[in-house]
Amino acid sequence: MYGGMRGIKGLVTETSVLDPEEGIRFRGYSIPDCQKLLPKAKGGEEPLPEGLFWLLVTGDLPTEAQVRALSKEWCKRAGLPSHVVTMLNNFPSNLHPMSQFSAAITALNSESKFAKAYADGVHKTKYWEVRDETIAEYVYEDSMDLIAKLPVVAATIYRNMYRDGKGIGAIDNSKDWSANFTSMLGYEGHEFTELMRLYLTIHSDHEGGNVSAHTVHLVGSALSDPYLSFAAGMNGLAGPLHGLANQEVLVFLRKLQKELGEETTDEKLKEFIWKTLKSGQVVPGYGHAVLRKTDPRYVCQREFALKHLPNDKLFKLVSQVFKVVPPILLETGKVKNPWPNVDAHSGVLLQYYGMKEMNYYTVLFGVSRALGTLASLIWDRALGLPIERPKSMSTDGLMKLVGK
Ligand code: AMX
Repeated sequence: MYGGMRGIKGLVTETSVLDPEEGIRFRGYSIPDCQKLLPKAKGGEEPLPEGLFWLLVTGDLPTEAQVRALSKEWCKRAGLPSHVVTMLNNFPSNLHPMSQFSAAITALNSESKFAKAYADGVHKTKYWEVRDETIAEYVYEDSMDLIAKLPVVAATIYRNMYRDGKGIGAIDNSKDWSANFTSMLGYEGHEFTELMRLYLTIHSDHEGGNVSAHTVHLVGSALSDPYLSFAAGMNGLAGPLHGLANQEVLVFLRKLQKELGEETTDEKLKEFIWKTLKSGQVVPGYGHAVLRKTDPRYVCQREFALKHLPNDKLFKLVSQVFKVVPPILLETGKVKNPWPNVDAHSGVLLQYYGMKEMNYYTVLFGVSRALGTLASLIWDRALGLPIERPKSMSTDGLMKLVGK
């Protein structure tokens, strides 16, 4: 209760389960399974996130035709209301991209079919005890709309902050979700699009207790619509111990390069890591609340790097850090998992393809996280799960309970 409820089982989440030793399985499928079994784009080798969403919602592997239909469906739903575009275009350039992202998602709730249906009057005696299919359907429609709109919101933020702000171009309904996203961001290369397909697939879901997934579930349990629930989750993802760690890793690597040069010895690297720890800071990208082995999401990004950018200097540094950090964290005697997590690797891949704006990285994580958290939210409402309200105790009450 004082330790962040670590290990306490209190949630049911169907979409994925995290094994401490093996890592994530989406509806029973590991990341290598998904890479093998989910449909790919024509000429592509990485799984399409559309297929993963299908799997998370239904529990079944989709066919190619089902995935293509989902890509088209999301193209159709991608438009933003003008007030959200105006709002995005008026944000000051010093407002963090995650704040812009979350605020825009909140404002998108003007489009919520669930909120409208609710306002039109579902009888209060029917909130919970009737398994009201209409509620689940509205949540499904809102979730589909929101997922479709997120790349447009995210790309608008990117163009406004780091490019000329002249707009993101039109959605092309012959392209998949990731390909449209990369071209809206202003990137055209096939390899970057492949990276985005992989990235958006593997960041989607990590069972139910992590900060972003739990928040979406909790806020949704108050019958806040999917836009409000997901925006709340994004505010949690923006924390440095959670999703913001991918930004922090790059800040850390750049600082390291500035102090030690682009190439350094293991000895100097060790000193730098100890200095970081002694100054009371964490090594970002390492450790996990549940995992006890190297994160398979790290491993598949490393494999992508070995295939496409084996000689990149920053990748080599990330590999050197991978060798040096775990024994040091073990030596501290308190870190339960000294191995790298997903965030230790994602930034170096993005940098290689020219996306150097590290403050933006968590927004990409957020676009992906919609797939898992909204798939779960659809099921929460389909099952008519009640408002979440665990009991808390005071220290005084606890002491009495244990007879002190
Ligand atoms: N560097 C330095 N110290 C670390 C550490 C790291 N990478 N990971 C854990 N520790 C420390 C903790 O701060 C804690 O110290 P304390 O007792 O002085 O407070 C001690 O080791 C025990 O912590 P733990 O039980 O191993 O981890 P946890 O479950 O409390 O926290 C996590 C997990 C991820 C917050 C932690 O490992 C961490 O801060 N890592 C760095 C940030 C990071 O990479 N976050 C991303 C996680 C993945 C994600 O959500 N995207």
